[in-house]
Amino acid sequence: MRFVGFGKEKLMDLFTDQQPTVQQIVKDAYLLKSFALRNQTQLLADLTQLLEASPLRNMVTPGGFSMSVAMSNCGELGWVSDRKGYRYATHDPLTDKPWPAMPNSFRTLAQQSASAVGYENFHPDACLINQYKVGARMSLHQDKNELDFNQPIVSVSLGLPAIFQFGGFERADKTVSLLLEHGDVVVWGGESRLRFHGILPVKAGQNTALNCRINLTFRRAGK
Ligand code: MD3
Ligand code: FE
Repeated sequence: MRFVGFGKEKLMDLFTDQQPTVQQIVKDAYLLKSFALRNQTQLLADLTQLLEASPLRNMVTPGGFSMSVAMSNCGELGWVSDRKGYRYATHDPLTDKPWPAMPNSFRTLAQQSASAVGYENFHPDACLINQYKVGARMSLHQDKNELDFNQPIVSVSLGLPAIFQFGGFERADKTVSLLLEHGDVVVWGGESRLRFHGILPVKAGQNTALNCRINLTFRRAGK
């Protein structure tokens, strides 16, 4: 066990002795357990730095509701939502500046995760950063704002655990639950790419000084 700082928060104890494993969840979807633990210090340092340039904020849905998940982005393209709709944008609407560059630690983890399960040419141009404070959730949806659904999605979970739900290809299809813990990576490719999915309300937890859940979602959004 070693101690890792997160920004100006208090030190936290994180277990770094778990060994990474790969398991298939459904066809074309893989859980890479503990895959992000090895570089967590660098990931969290890079995350802290880029959030200073483009802070987390609660975006508004086209319907006018404030999302319970706070978001930011890095990379060439960032996912945004406002009264006009959901889309990818080159600039942060909060600062009118380009999104911060994708840190090498982020890009390398995403590419190594994708290639570990057979997606060799993943070049993400977008990384959405989702922050779930206790109680935040993401209701069942599909990711359809990207141009090429043949590209996989890589998701990295940090901090508090959460129950991820994935369903079928129609909203009413039954869902299966999966616990995502600190350091877990999921790769969604092939036919799993268009499955409905969501996150149940995050519960308060002990044993971490990151008193929230952070999810990094890597995508190829543009051409
Ligand atoms: C399964 N985020 O930002 S990441 C999202 O944990 C989103 O913050 C969740 O869904 C989160 O859109 C889940 C894992 C994920 C991402 C995309 C998927 C799972 C997926 C696309 C298809 C199927
Ligand atoms: Fe999604």
